[in-house]
Amino acid sequence: MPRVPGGASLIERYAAYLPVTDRTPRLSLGEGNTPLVRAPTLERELGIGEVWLKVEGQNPTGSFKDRGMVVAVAKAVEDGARVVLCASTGNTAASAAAYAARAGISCTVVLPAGQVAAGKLAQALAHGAQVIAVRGPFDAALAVVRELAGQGEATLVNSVNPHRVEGQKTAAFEVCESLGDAPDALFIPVGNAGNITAYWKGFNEAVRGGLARTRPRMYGYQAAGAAPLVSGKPVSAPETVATAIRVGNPASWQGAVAARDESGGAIDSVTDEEILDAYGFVARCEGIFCEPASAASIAGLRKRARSGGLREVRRVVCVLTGNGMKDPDRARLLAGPIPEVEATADAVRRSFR
Ligand code: AN7
Repeated sequence: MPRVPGGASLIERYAAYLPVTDRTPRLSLGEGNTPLVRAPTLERELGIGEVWLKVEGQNPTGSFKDRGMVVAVAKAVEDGARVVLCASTGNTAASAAAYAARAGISCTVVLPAGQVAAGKLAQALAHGAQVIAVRGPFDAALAVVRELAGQGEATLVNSVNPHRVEGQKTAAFEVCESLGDAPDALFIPVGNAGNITAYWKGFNEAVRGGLARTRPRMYGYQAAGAAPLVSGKPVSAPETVATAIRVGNPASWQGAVAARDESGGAIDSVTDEEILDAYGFVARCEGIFCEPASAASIAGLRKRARSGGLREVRRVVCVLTGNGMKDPDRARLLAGPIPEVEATADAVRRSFR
């Protein structure tokens, strides 16, 4: 697999595998090349040989979305677009806003009112996007932007834009490069299902490109209150603390089902309690702060391992899709109040836990 090494941009590193031409701008904020970190505490807890965490929160805007967004925005610019548009539970908006700013074009984001984590909203605003909240879930926002884009008002950069999936598949390439092959199983949160679709495409191309010999079983996890792919029918009022994956009717439904079936994997749900437990665990025991939605992959790994569903599995990768700092309110809420005392050693010592 030909590849430009080092700190080069994602578009340059993987140009041979992306829909880029000589005219595609080499847009970059330093996306990709994220760490694959071993998780020894999880390995001990679950009795699995190797557990690795793909820390996608280390991307420039703090989520995996940057991989697909850099390609989608570069292609939009190549095609002469002046405005990009998306619906978002937050991370897509933050990423679109940043890459549009970088490219010198405008960005409009449509969000589900009251359901976007504070950090993500701050990013979209800071990068100068036009931010509009609609009364309804993500699915309603997506329907609105599809209609607007259909009327030619802007280039849609949700993952229904195929350039998004192309960029996102590079995460699978990196996993194969780091491990020397694909893992036995990949655990990944599922919302609108673009990412699981992209990873599966990436793993298939990695085999064709000689980067891997095998493909992983794909295990996708939805939140129990927003699990249409598990029940097999859309959810009209999705509900979960993991607001990033609060999606009732995933746009890439078929891609997720294909990834599951072709890989011999599964799509299952985890409760909010299991998500928050995994979120706290990976922060306290592995030193990695991810956002609640990302912890659905860890919660899913634990659920499957504990039910005996991973006996043949030696090496797994969990995708941690977004940075914990995206949702500071959740961490604060779970931790409770901070003791405030006189500024003396005695007073501080007395309040030690
Ligand atoms: C942290 O930002 O859909 O299954 O609008 O932010 O590809 O949708 C975010 C999704 C997982 C699910 N983890 O990925 C959006 C948006 C985090 C996310 C997902 C999202 P998909």
